[in-house]
Amino acid sequence: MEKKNRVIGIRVIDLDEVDSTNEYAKRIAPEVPEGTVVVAKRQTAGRGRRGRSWASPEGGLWLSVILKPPRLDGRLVFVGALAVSDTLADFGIPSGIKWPNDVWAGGKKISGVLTEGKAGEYTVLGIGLNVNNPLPEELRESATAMVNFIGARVPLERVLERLLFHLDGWYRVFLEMPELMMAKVRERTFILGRTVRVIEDDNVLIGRAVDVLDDGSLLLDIGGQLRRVLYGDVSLRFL
Ligand code: BT5
Repeated sequence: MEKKNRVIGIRVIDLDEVDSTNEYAKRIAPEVPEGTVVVAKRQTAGRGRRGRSWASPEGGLWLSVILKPPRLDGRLVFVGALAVSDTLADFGIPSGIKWPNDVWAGGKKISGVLTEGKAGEYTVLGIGLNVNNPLPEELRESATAMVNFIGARVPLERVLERLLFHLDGWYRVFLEMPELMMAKVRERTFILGRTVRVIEDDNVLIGRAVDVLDDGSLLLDIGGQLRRVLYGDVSLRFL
């Protein structure tokens, strides 16, 4: 990628501590150019989806990218997931996407993506990637960090640099050829063919994950009936 064409990472705001990089990014979004990145060493109120919290002690990569796409599009979450997965591959760590917003490695969650947007104005793409950070006791069974695969501290600046590079590349693919991006998402989604439980608002659906469609939704086969799910929490271990 020619550096002069880069959008993501042209400006990086580096903070020691913040409530949440997504909140900070939303506050400054109207005034800054597209591609501005907010990164913090620690978050005191890191957030996941639906009001859940995100553990963000020092040593991990906690960042938000301010994007100004032509329209709100839920598929922006995949720009984050694909870029994280490519970054992990650069460090020799195989990973897969757990639709819609997680990246897993070695059977555990290593990264989560949270997109938040304001129609016609901006989308904030927030990414949490466990690198050298410790994980709270209650997450040790379900979460992991890059350091566990490499066995030594991973240079955080290097990870950030690779992640921004891949985000820039996938954002371009998203804008120009979204179906190509979705083909990659399909290839990297490890839940396809498996029986999953999906919580979609108040609905609990159990079925076989058949496909990820071009609009980003998940196609479930529930006892022979096909059902499209636009958004939800997927779990594989529920029996
Ligand atoms: C996510 O939510 O996976 C999206 C996480 C996005 C975090 C980034 S960090 C930078 C930016 N600023 C923010 O404030 N947020 C974004 P969700 O799918 O709802 O998953 C949340 C669940 O993941 C929690 O309920 C925990 O079970 C688990 N979790 C919390 N912290 C974790 C961590 N550090 N690593 C792995 N799992 C974690």
